[in-house]
Amino acid sequence: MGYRVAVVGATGNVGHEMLKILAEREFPIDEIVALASRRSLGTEVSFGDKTLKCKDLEQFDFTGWDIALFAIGSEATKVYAPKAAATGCVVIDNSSLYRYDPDVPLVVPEVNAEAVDGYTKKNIIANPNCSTAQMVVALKPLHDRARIKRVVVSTYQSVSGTGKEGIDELWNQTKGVFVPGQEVAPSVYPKQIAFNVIPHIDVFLDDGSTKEEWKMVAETKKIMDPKIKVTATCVRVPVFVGHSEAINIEFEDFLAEDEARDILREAPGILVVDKREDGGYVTPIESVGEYATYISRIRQDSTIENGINLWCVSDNLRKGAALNAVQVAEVLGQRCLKKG
Ligand code: 11C
Repeated sequence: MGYRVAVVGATGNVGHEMLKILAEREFPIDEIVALASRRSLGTEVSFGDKTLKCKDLEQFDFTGWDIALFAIGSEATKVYAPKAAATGCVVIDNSSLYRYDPDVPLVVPEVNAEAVDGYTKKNIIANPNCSTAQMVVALKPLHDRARIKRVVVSTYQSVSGTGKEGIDELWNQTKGVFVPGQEVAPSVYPKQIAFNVIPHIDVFLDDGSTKEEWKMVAETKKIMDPKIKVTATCVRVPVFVGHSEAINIEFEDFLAEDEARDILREAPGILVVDKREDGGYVTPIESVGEYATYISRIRQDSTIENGINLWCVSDNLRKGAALNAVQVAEVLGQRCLKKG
């Protein structure tokens, strides 16, 4: 016996990936429904070898449905997630709306799967920001061994993090650079993204950091350990899919680079590709469509007593969003709902 599962926001990039991953991983499903806004009513989306016609989220009654994977903006989530949760359906939400709510678990299964049990307070579980998800997968096994004191991270985030508008702007601006008369002025991003990098993701905060940077700090603390200090610089780069991160980690105890590499090789969700030669590392394009968080360039930071540097790459639409949500649903099924 399986679950009745709703995918909310089924026509978006993350919604598509959710449907694909549910099918790929053979999540135990008795019935599935694709939901979207009224303007997408009837739009067809793929689920394995089947085609689903999107239903209207506004009219949908979640009564009797077990799990709803939400991949819509915070504003719409605010309206529909509590509605779904009130019927007894467990919402796994990819927006940032509930992440910092103490009554809502924020879960990355490789790191804090057991936190799923706390879903009962609101019937909602939050999925972290994409840049946090891949980072904590990398940090957790190292923290377990040598206790992390401080993390300095710089991100190189793809335009799919912004959604379809970001992908279109990079595509059209890139073409426009080569075709006279078809230049495209920045509209989604504050500056040109084609052939450029922009050190600004999400809104600015009073202390000069951005909300994206703040999310990495707050979410790492909630998921892993409130004592870990994180400082982040988040940068948008002209890459379609795949976020990359240069991570510097300071530990309480000494950790040799070889041991760090061995620990990461054994850790769930991670693939280490770390040869000290041309191409002996992973780039974002190679992470597209994959489940793994890839770790490369593992090396001692000799400027501090107990430091390691590494390079971390993952598909932001998968581990950073849809895959994590499906993994959370799997854990929920195994630990709590026990149907499948
Ligand atoms: C980006 N990380 O790359 C963002 C997208 O809080 O879920 C996801 C934003 C979020 O732009």
